[in-house]
Amino acid sequence: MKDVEVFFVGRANAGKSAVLKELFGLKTRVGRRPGVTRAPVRYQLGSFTVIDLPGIGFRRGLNGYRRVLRDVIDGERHKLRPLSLGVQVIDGKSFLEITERHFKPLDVDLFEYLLDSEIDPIVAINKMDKIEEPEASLDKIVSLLGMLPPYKQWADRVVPISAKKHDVAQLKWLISHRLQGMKNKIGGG
Ligand SMILES: Nc1nc2c(ncn2[C@@H]2O[C@H](COP(=O)(O)OP(=O)(O)OP(=O)(O)O)[C@@H](O)[C@H]2O)c(=O)[nH]1
Ligand SMILES: [Mg+2]
Repeated sequence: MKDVEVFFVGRANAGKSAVLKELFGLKTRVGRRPGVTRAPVRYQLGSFTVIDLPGIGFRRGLNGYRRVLRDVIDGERHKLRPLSLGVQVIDGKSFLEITERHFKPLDVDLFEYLLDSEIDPIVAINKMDKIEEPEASLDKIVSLLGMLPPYKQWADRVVPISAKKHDVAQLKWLISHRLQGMKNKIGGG
């Protein structure tokens, strides 16, 4: 499974680097302001590589971000595409706040872009520690992403987490489950 890459995408400040730190004990750079991760950072983890990507929305809209993603997604599309797993990290709290102001969060466009690129991303709804009504909020978030609520029926794709509370076990399980599925698909065992 040497060539499997797991890349982490999402809006700036969603907590991608913090989630990677929690998941794998990596020394990623985490910061309070958006724009901390400026270029893709790769970490080799034995049988696979994880990639911490810069955030969308910091100096780059989706158009600019596509260029960043193209290297990661399309670069592999031709030779190694089935070995690429995407994890979209969403700041659940900020997603809901943007929605309350009647704007469409960039996360929705990014999610659609990933689906169009034939990436079936794992969607990690982060910062759940800041959300008061988790069940109702998660149902709202999935429906805005174009999935039918209740969110629980999307358990193979959508997972609530909190990097701050070290609550990422379910995400870790889902990633390894997907990786196992990919391994079986390529006949690796
Ligand atoms: N309350 C709360 N804060 C979090 C959580 N996860 C991350 N944060 C905070 O969110 C801020 C941004 O975290 P980063 O990991 O740097 O975010 P990022 O998505 O990598 O940001 P960019 O590199 O700029 O794209 C930091 O202040 C983190 O401590 C969480 O689960 N709950
Ligand atoms: Mg980062």
